[in-house]
Amino acid sequence: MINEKRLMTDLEELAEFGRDDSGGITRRSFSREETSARKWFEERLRDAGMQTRVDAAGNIIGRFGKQGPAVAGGSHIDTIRNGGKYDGSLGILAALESVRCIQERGTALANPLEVIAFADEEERFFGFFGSYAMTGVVTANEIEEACDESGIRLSDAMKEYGLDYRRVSEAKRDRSAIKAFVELHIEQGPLLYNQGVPIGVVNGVDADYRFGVSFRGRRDHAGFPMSNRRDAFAAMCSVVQTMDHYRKEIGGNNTRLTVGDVRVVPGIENVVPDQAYCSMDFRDERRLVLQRIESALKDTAEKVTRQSGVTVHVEPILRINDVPFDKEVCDTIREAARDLGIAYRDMQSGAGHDAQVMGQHIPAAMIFVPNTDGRSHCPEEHVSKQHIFLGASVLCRTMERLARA
Ligand code: HGY
Ligand code: MN
Ligand code: MN
Repeated sequence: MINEKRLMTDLEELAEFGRDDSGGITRRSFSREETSARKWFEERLRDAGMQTRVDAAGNIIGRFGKQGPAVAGGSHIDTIRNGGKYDGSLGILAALESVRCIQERGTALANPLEVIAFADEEERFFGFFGSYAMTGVVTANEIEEACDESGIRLSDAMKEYGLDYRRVSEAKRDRSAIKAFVELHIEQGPLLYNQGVPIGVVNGVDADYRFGVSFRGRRDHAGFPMSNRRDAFAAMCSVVQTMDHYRKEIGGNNTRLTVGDVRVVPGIENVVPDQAYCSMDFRDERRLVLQRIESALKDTAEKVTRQSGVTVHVEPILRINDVPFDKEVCDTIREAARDLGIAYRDMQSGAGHDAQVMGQHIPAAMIFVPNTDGRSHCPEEHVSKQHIFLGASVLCRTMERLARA
């Protein structure tokens, strides 16, 4: 049985690393706060009788058992700025608790168990950095180019943490090294919460295409005539509005657009801005929709450049395709829930996850639990104790079923 008290204590302790003034968690990848959390987590893995190592990308891997393809559980240890205390944390701590629990039950295992805490899932530098590196698709050149918003280089942050970015390819693991990867996560949407269903069996994750759009116009006095301005912010509004139109036209209501990062220069009330920047994050189950939206964005940028005298530049930030999860691993999750008499429903994930990256190479799937009002990526993020317990129990049973002799 999952030890609820032990798991809750772990969640509370981990939430102390990076707790910020507004009650949220700011534990960004390779920061001082995250480094302390990593040390704490490695100790918890060792306390649970696991051998630990940190791979060349900074992923923490705890292992219990003999040779052979591992049954792995986990998620990420970093958070966004001012995030919640369950996104990522629940997945790594429930996987740790599952390993303790399976040991205590004395289940005979055919496969070793692993707990993986992935590095930089939340895109301080890269987005899904640890899982991309583990699947062998990150190059040293890409790391050289990766910076956070204040210009700090990923290569330097890795160095400070004791990693040499040039060795990143050593983080790659063969398909045969992992039998299955299962990630427990909060839903980050309202479906399970509104329907009162405790477990989501995630059949796949939506595609996510992100762009940085930069605008360069001309700085003028606020008294300057409207007709002759080259206003970077006005051009940005026009692009955002046009893209919201294309979002509906190409994808429909289910396609989502988030403009989450907006900057205007010089940012003075009586100056026409000459520079602007916005991010655009598009999500849909169908990558084809996002590919068509990307073309529409490029065409729109060209058109606005021609018509407004403001130069619009589109830079892709992330292109991660929709991933269907492994049928057998999903079946095992359903069997685990049935074993325990816990209600579940199948669903799709609108949020991105390391399992989505891992799932392109190895059998993977996810278990969701409801979070209050579906709120996430904010300090209000909350999960009931009961749902934490049910989610961890299903994860434990799933890992046990996949690994047992
Ligand atoms: O943005 C995402 O979907 C994830 O939380 N990184
Ligand atoms: Mn997140
Ligand atoms: Mn997450």
